[in-house]
Amino acid sequence: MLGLLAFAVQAEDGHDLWMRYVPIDAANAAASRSHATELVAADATPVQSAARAELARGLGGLLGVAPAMSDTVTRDGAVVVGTRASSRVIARLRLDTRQLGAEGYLIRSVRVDGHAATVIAANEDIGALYGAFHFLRLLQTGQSLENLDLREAPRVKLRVLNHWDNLDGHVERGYAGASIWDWHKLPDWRDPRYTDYARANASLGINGTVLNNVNSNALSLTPMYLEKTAALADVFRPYGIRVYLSARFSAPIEIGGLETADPLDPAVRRWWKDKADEIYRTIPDFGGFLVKANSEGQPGPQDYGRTHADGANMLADALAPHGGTVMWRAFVYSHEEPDDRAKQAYTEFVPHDGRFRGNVLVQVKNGAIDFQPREPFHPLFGAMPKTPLMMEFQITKEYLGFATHLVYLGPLYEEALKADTRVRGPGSTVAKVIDGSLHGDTLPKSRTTGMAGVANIGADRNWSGSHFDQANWYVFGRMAWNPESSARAIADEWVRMTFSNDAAFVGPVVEMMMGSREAAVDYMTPLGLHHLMGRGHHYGPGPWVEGGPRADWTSVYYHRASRDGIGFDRSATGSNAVAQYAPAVADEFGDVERVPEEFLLWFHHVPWDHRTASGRPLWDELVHRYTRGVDYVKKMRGTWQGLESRVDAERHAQVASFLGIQEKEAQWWRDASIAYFQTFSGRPLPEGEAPPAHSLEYYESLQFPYAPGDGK
Ligand code: GCW
Repeated sequence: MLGLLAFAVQAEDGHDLWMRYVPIDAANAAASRSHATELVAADATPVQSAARAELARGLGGLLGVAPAMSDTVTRDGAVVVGTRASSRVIARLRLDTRQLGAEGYLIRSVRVDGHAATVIAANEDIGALYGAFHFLRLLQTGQSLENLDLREAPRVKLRVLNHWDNLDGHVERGYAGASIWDWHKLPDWRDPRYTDYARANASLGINGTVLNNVNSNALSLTPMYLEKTAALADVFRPYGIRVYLSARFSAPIEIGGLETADPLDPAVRRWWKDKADEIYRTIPDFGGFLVKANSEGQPGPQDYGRTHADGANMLADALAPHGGTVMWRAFVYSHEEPDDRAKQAYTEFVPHDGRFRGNVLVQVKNGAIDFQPREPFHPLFGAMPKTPLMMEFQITKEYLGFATHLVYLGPLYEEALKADTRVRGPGSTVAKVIDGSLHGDTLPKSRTTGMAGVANIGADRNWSGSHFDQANWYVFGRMAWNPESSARAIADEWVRMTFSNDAAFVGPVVEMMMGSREAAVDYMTPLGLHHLMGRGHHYGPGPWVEGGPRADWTSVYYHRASRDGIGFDRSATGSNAVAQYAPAVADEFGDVERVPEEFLLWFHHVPWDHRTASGRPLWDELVHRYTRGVDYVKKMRGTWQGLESRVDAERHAQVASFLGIQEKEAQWWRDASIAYFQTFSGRPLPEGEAPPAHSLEYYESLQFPYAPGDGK
């Protein structure tokens, strides 16, 4: 009977994300119930109601009994949530909340009128909501509620998702089905999913969302669509989330009837000012614009001989009276430019340092090429001391196996944020660039800070296309709140909240997640290789991709394999991209003897018999790593198989099936890459290495006309 009960878990389809609120184990529940007997929470504002409802729902679900609602503390075990303004109890406690800002909170065990209580206190309602989610997380992850004394405040101000969603419902680089925004039925139909989306984001502290693709459509700025956007903003507001829109630079022409979009033209400037006024009449707390300009064919200021600063500042001036922000992307590489693509963003942006308005953030991808499985940190970080730079990570796995591969991105984000730019000596990490602390003395006083993640959310029942991809949304949000947090600790809490607190499950699953990104690097792009995927759709291996509209959209441009060796020489003897880094970093990256091996072929072209750290010649090391990646996936399958009794059947089965797909595709990446590169190395496979299953011609012949997420 007991056994039956233990396994009678509800059917799980992943829809509840990390907010399942299923009963915690009996021993913990007994102890925790005594700390959640009654809930003292106001509901005079929408944000207060959201916090109160979340706590009631969460505590009821986790502990099996809903706490009594009360206006004041009447018994031991009360949970008091709110601000000095919303709660008389909190006002009386005289807590020091000075360091918490508008979004921070504290959680503390206190005594109120002789009763033991837990207080979740903040300066603003939104801080209290974040604190409520934190309190629930303590329960969800099996932590004690005794003697609590926690303080949290976000280190980054704008923590936003970027949806690459088109108005027709297609999601560029989306692998979780169609867009969740049902534009056609908005503004009238407010799908309950929008509320759950807001809850999930608020639980992580995400406070902004850009609803439409950076390859944008000017129609998003027309009155009809603004009304739809306003409806979403209404749903999100109680959760502290502002909406932003990607603005098409040529909108004044396309929907404004003007002849030009020149940012210095008075009529154009007027048009944007009027547009901003109109937007704020419809959405008073509108966040601002995200812009992809003069990049991959998008219109921009350079079409009129103007600069990125001219373009960004025009929009900034239009938004400034309303408190809006411009997030101007640095993902640029020009059509004419013959220079190394890795250098172009730096070349275009650094001369404009200090020339952007105070409400502009320059949004920089973590690496200089494009969200590859591994890239060295972008040389712009640290190089624009007078301009706030915002991080752009990709959550959706465009280059990391789409929805099926289990690749936890926490280690990738952590590696990028911990990278040391050395611009102000050791410890000048990218995280400190992002949170503004590295250049506190040179940045504009009015500056803001930000981190963006390209969302992996779609209409799929499980939101993200796979159960484990939810972890990538989760870790992005947690790292945006605190860029110095640990990927492993976050994986641990996510596993507990999403699956189970069973130590025999948590340990192996966290372990498996932590190595999964390195495995993908191994079976896709080891040793600093990059941009080797299939053309256009980016699915599967395509190291042979060459020709077509532009060299820097091919693979051969990046790997440069020939009889004499492989790799892109970005040292002083090559493109000299290394010179864009601080001298200490440039010296290291530029020296083939000192460059970290994971970036060897990113920065150097080396012969096939180049001796690697393991002692193996380069060719052998390459093959070794491809195989090691495949082996890791096999190991993950085994681990997961062994956990069958510790997780619900529904999710277990899907993860198991996806791991099977991942193994097949990892093998495909390995085999196709080895078959291709062997035509240059001319070397035999090392002892014990299996030859590719098929011929190179076979791999090259594979076509995927309907692979999901394509740009077109
Ligand atoms: O990674 C590339 C993608 C494009 C994307 C572009 C960008 C939105 O392949 O689909 O376009 O980056 O970041 O602008």
